[in-house]
Amino acid sequence: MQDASEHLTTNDRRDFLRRGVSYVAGAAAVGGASIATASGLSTNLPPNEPQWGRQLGTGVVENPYGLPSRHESQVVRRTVPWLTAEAISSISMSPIQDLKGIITPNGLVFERYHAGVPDINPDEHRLMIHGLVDNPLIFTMEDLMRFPSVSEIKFIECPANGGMEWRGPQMEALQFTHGMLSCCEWTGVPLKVLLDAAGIQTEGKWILAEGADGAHMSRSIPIEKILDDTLVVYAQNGEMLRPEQGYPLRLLNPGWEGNTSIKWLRRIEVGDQPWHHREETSKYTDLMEDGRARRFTFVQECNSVITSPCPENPIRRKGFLEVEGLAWTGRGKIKGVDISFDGGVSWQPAQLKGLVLDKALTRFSLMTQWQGEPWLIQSRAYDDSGYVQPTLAQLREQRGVNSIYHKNSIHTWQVAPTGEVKNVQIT
Ligand SMILES: Nc1nc2c(c(=O)[nH]1)N[C@H]1C(S)=C(S)[C@@H](COP(=O)(O)O)O[C@H]1N2
Ligand SMILES: [Mo]
Repeated sequence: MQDASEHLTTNDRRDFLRRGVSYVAGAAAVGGASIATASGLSTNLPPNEPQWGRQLGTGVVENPYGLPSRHESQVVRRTVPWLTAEAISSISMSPIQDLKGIITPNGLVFERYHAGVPDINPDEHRLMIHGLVDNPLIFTMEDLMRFPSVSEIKFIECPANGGMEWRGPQMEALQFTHGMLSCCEWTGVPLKVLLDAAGIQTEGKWILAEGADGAHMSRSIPIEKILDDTLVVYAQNGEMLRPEQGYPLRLLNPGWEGNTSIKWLRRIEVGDQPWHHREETSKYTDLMEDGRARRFTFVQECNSVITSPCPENPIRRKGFLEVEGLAWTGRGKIKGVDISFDGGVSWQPAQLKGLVLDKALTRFSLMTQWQGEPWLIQSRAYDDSGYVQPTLAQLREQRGVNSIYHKNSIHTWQVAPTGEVKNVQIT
């Protein structure tokens, strides 16, 4: 016990020792600390041998496809019921407050459907490439999987992420303020390889990508993006795509609005201009104060948020504290993140942890001390293109409050002396 408490602060050490005493003295002697009380009551705590160590467990393939421990059942996707009329044209958010590292497990990737999830038989699925190409082609899944594959870790974010908060703070949870965001290792084929096989004609400047779901959702995408890094993917995090994510095939436009990553991909048409007659080009626009609208705002600009503390992760103990969060940018790599504890008056640099990859979630961390001070805690990310995450005031000055999409401003959490965390805005 002496060794384990070596690096703890005085407060923590006192707690630690008190808990130690409770093992011997039982619940009655302890009072305050809830962990200590629980330990006095449970026969599963030291010095007792817990019950699971006194019997045999379950054997192999009890769960042929494994699931998380039943004690983690609160870590799930959630939706905001009033957002949309029906679940088949709605959105669910990833529990980013509970996730570790940068990869989103497949069962927790956020979902966005315009007409629900189709149940597609991969043997009957086809991808057609046509339009301004020399050889129109139809691929089976088997055809596509014969191409040399690439695997890349990329985030996907719906541009409506945070969109409920343009006019004021509204959601009392990180899952709802920032959870339209996930990051997976995707495996597939660069679209330019498939287009080369079809032979793009020189007038070919845009593509239309279309899904096989009931919505047949489609988007127009400029050819420069496709030549740069667009993928046609069939796998995520080591297994075939989940139905929710577009099984058996989806487009992936790294760093761009999630809606351009067409799921259940069935058709690519090459043309010389965007498909203005299709409703999607008018839908994904940003309404400005003067009544005009921005369109083709494809890039998900640099953004970040503190994931701990946050409303779901209040500060539970005084003493040392790791402030952690996620940063991402559709332009390239995260270069750095600064943290403010006083609502943006002063800043200190955080550390980037683990992998720092192009258009992937990037985790940051700052070790500090909390002794019950009220905080207005913020993170401000910047990327290798030189873009710095704006304040909410700067964003509103430029864009007004009528937008839904592309709200990437610096986010503020208010930490109370109790350690509770609230969603607030500084304007
Ligand atoms: N065919 C099709 N593709 C689609 C959609 C859809 O409804 N149908 N939703 C889009 C939107 S708006 C987003 S944000 C992303 C979400 O991807 P995900 O559900 O894998 O998180 O898928 C996009 N691709
Ligand atoms: Mo979206």
